[in-house]
Amino acid sequence: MRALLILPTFQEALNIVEVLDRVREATPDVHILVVDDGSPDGTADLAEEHGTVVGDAEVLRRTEKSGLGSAYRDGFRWGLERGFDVLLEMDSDLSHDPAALPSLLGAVEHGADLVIGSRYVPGGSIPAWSWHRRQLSRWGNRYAAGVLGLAVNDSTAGFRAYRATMLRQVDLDGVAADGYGFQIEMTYEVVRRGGSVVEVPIAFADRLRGTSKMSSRIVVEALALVTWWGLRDRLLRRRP
Ligand SMILES: Nc1nc2c(ncn2[C@@H]2O[C@H](COP(=O)(O)OP(=O)(O)OP(=O)(O)O)[C@@H](O)[C@H]2O)c(=O)[nH]1
Ligand SMILES: [Mg+2]
Repeated sequence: MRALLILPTFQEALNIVEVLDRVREATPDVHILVVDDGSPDGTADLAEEHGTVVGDAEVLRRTEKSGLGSAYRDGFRWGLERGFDVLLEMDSDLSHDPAALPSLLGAVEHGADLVIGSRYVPGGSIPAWSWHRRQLSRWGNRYAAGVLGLAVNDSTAGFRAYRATMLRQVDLDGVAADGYGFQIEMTYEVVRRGGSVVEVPIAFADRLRGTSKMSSRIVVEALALVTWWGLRDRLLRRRP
């Protein structure tokens, strides 16, 4: 199966070189697409330069910061147009260990439509987050699963693999959310279409270098959208 790894970046100059090295070490065969939103720190130039060192890598340059969901949607379209069979997602801040990529790919090869690198299944872990952040992540996931009827423990996770035939069925232009909400929305779209979701355990690490782009706006967006989808689909009786 031909696999494309999409790496969204905004201001990841301190991480991108190590990310590319470790991805190539873990998966000699995946094609890499960095989707950069005009990072002022020169991430795109660095990625392009180091991409030639690790090979089979390129950069999709977008002009302004337009959000994670939008970066992934562009990356998905790019990969589907070029006929890739599997589309992988991973953060570019080393929170996701590239060494887990083969286990995500393996689960797609065994038949899954969506594979999630999950912090909340046996064997998975989160770092020593503050009590507040842990509760937010855990209860946010429980809320989304309850409201949307998802049998998924970590629907906000951004370490994923999609089977292309499943992704083609999703109307990407109709996907509205951007941050955590984007990951939940995509999970919901797959489940609603009868796709199989498999969670493989991962150890999530805290970002060591560079700055977070997480914001309270992203959390509020996710909560509001999940509530809206739940109400809408209860009324329309189209919950999975
Ligand atoms: N292209 C693009 N990438 C983005 C954008 N926002 C975030 N990213 C990337 O998406 C990934 C996840 O963003 P983070 O800032 O690490 O968000 P987070 O993981 O929720 O927060 P931390 O745990 O604090 O790191 C990183 O690789 C970012 O560089 C964006 O608007 N455009
Ligand atoms: Mg991060």
